Amino acid sequence: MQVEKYIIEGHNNDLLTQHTRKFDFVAADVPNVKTVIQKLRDFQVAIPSWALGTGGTRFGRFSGGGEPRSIEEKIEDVGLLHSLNQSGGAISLHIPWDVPENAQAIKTLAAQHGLRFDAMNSNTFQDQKDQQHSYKFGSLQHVDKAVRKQAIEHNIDVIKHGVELGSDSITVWLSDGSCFPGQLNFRKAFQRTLEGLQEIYAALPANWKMFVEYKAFEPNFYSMTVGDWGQSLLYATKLGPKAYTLVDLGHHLPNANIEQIVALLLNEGKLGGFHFNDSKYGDDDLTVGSINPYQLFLIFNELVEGMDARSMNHASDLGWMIDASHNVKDPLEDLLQSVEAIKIAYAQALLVDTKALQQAQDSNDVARAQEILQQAYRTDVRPLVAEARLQAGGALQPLALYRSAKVREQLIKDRGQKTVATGL
Ligand code: LRH
Ligand code: MN
Repeated sequence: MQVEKYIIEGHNNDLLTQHTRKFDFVAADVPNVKTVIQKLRDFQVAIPSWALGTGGTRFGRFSGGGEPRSIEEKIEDVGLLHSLNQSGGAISLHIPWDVPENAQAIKTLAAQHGLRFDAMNSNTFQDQKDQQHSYKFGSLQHVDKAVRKQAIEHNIDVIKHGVELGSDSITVWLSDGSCFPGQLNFRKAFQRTLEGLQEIYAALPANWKMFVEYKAFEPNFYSMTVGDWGQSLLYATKLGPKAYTLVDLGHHLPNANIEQIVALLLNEGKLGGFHFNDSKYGDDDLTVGSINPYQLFLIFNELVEGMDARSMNHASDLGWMIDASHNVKDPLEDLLQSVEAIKIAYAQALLVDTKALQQAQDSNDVARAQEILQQAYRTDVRPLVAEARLQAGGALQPLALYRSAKVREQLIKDRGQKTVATGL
């Protein structure tokens, strides 16, 4: 299913007058508006291959129909999103949920949709039917060397798939940990996990990165062997220059100051990337910016300030990925909203008067500092984000066009009501 270019142009023509009025209004107060628009155009967010179908919980899963049945159909869906918002030019695969049988054909298909392959994801948190050893008691932390060896070989296999597809990074998230005090020797679990990661690190091609993703709890509920940013930083530092930490917004304990964690990891040069989502309680994997958009803005404020302090390229020096699960919404609509929320937070952060903020901080003018931040946060930057999309050939209002073009209805016609996508 494609939304043809003339359909997008027709949609934009209908909305152009209203858009131009709104854009001119906000742009009048943005001195470097051309730079801001270019940065927004360059900022691409990778779409997770495992979030293109309806997600569920242990209590139930309610499929919405027309879900992708293969990696090819997943690439088509990510390509469709990208044609609408020109902001999701990459797909992040999860192995073995999405094994590219014919890598060259998959690479060509993705390129036809303007897509590249972002970080590959390994999976040692489920037992595959033909698997010799179970990961019930962990993978790299496991007391049994044979289980650790199996997990290391799987990650090296995932790197091989990534090399064939032109990816240049792997995200290692370990569900390893314990559910009860006494179950695990923390020191030995850390040491075994480090040795396993070192064997995987040794298999990385020269230009590759390894992202060590931490998580406070679930599926283990007493300890996680990569449980917080400090533990992830410890691993990444001991592993070497190609290893970084990965911040999944939903993987923190309640009220964690994620923007401070981001600032410090960036300052260490050990922040590798993000799994964007939102949450109110645990790893809820909700739409980005749907629960705590101010926190997302504060995170981007630290990112822009910290990346500029290190002269980093905003678009390419960190991994920008979504990791969400859609239990009650159309997965594609949810992803369009998540990408929009990310671009809005980035645009707001680009509007922060950093010089004035520095002066307020240097003179302990707390109220002034707050006002400077909230001036940016309370600026309606949506016309700037829309203008960047328009200039890139996307739709002024992607979600509205997705609906008016009856995309989901067509997908259900093409694929059926009962199709189930691989993933969570
Ligand atoms: C773990 C996680 C990890 C993925 C999985 C789908 O909670 O965030 O990034 O492998 O979700
Ligand atoms: Mn994640």
